[in-house]
Amino acid sequence: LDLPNGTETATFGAGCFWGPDARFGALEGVARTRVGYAGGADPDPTYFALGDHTEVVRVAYDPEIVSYEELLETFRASHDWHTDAPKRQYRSVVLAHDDDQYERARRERDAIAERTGRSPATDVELLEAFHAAEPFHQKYELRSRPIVGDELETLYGEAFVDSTVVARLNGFAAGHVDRSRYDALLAALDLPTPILAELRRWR
Ligand code: MHO
Repeated sequence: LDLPNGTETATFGAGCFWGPDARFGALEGVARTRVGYAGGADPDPTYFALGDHTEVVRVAYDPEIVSYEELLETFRASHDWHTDAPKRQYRSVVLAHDDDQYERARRERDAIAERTGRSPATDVELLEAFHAAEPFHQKYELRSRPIVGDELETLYGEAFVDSTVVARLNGFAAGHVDRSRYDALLAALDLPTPILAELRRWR
């Protein structure tokens, strides 16, 4: 799936990646989400052999609709950023894609410390490599919904993981999309009636 010119990417580690995948997927302006492993040096991490990596979500977004600072707010809302994570797998980390993101993430971390009087456990680093996680971790909240997850996966096939609609539905499965936007989203979808009926039951 091609993304329009001007699309930017951002990567965040905020605990188990299933939750942030859904939160970011629910945001207007986010075109795509993908969970993976990053922030370490191991060349070939997998879920059961993570090495020194951390669970992260990578987000493709339109900066005209949602700013990097707004993504940072969602990042904060996704996890407990003032407690050290029990394992490096779940550490709080902003992995900047360039110097500009790096500076902005550092500023946001200083600002939130100042505002709340709590010191963030968040690391801010430059992203080196992103390793996509296994398919069963992608859009996990949606996948775990009986019927709908399977049907949508079959319907979308290869496009499932990268689809914007699937990202929103994943957000909704976790309760993050408001009802008015959900109705509009469903109305715009050309899905088989039984799936639509099931999706409507979630409201
Ligand atoms: N406690 C969760 C963590 C999964 S997350 C992908 C579980 O294993 O069910 O790290």
